Amino acid sequence: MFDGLRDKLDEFREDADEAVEEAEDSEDSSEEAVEADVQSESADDVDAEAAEEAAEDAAGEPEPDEASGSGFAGKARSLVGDRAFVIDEESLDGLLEELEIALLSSDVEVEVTREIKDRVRDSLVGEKKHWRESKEDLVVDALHDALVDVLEVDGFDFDSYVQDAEKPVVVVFTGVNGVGKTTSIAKIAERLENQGLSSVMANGDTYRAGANQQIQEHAEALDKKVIVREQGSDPTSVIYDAVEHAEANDVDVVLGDTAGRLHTSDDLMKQLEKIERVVEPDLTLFVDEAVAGQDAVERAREFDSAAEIDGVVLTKADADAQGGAAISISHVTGKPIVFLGTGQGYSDLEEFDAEELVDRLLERGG
Ligand SMILES: Nc1nc2c(ncn2[C@@H]2O[C@H](COP(=O)(O)OP(=O)(O)OP(=O)(O)O)[C@@H](O)[C@H]2O)c(=O)[nH]1
Ligand SMILES: [Mg+2]
Repeated sequence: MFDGLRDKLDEFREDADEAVEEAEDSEDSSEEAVEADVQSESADDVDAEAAEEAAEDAAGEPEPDEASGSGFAGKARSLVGDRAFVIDEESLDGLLEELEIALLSSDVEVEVTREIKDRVRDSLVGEKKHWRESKEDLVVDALHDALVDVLEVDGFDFDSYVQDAEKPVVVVFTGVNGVGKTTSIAKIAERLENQGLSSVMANGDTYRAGANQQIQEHAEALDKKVIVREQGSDPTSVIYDAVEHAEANDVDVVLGDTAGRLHTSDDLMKQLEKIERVVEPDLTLFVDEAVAGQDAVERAREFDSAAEIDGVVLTKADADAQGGAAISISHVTGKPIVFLGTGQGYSDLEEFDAEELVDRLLERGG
């Protein structure tokens, strides 16, 4: 999963490690003054800004870059424990450019790439203290925090939401053709079962021939009830029937499938709006495939405007080397990734965890 992106980030990290030097090695006497000053203070009240001023005083003249008003003192300084590290501005710019290329070529959205770059830069540029074990941690942590920051949006935890909500919980799945909506519904039915929750599937895909049979096969394999109607029926009423079935039979969750549609198809998008209006689902999950990259991000935006989405299921992550959609989609849409689909089996569904994904991306040694 996301191997290409992981390799690129690994290269970036190695180059970054090389570019970070311990301040002692620097010929700039002011750097030594910073270090001396830092060492003389206790860990709690070291103030990097004051340290820098002291460094200027010690050097007897202002830093050239500060005089030019760039606000960037020529070197990015970071403190690791009681040692100071620097990256010169040119190296840092080169590194950030390398990071930018790594992200963009992995199909990370432009705005999200900029955000990650800015955060890494802010984190590595001097006025900050990093109480880290090693200089390697300095770069990894900067990148780690930047990635987690863009991946985490305010959201909800699916499992606890469903456990705590009034029953039946109605979940509707939307998205373009063939991305894995029906398969994800089957996987989620299995997951709910494992958590002691019953579910009924509803085939709101009354559009595609063969859709009934497909979902019925899943239902049979999982021993689940499924509500279907003949092709061409109103999908809203199929899902509505399933809600009534759930209410009458104390079923915990209704999983409403919908036909795949292009966001450019007005009629079908109106149909989705109708489902939202009439059924009023508790959750609408947008499903798309990780391999679609920036297209998935764009489609999430479009679907959200027709039938507001609460979260994203990103399928086929197992087949995606780039990771661009996974990195970008939450930051762009403001909606959390709820699950990652990681294969064709019923158990190939992972609850999404930003920290875990980033740790995986930054795993050492590929
Ligand atoms: N490798 C992999 N394949 C998946 C995953 N999820 C779904 N698929 C496969 O993707 C194909 C399409 O899945 P469906 O569930 O039929 O997709 P859909 O969105 O319901 O398609 P339509 O109903 O035609 O819009 C199937 O062959 C699935 O087995 C996944 O996480 N990983
Ligand atoms: Mg389907």
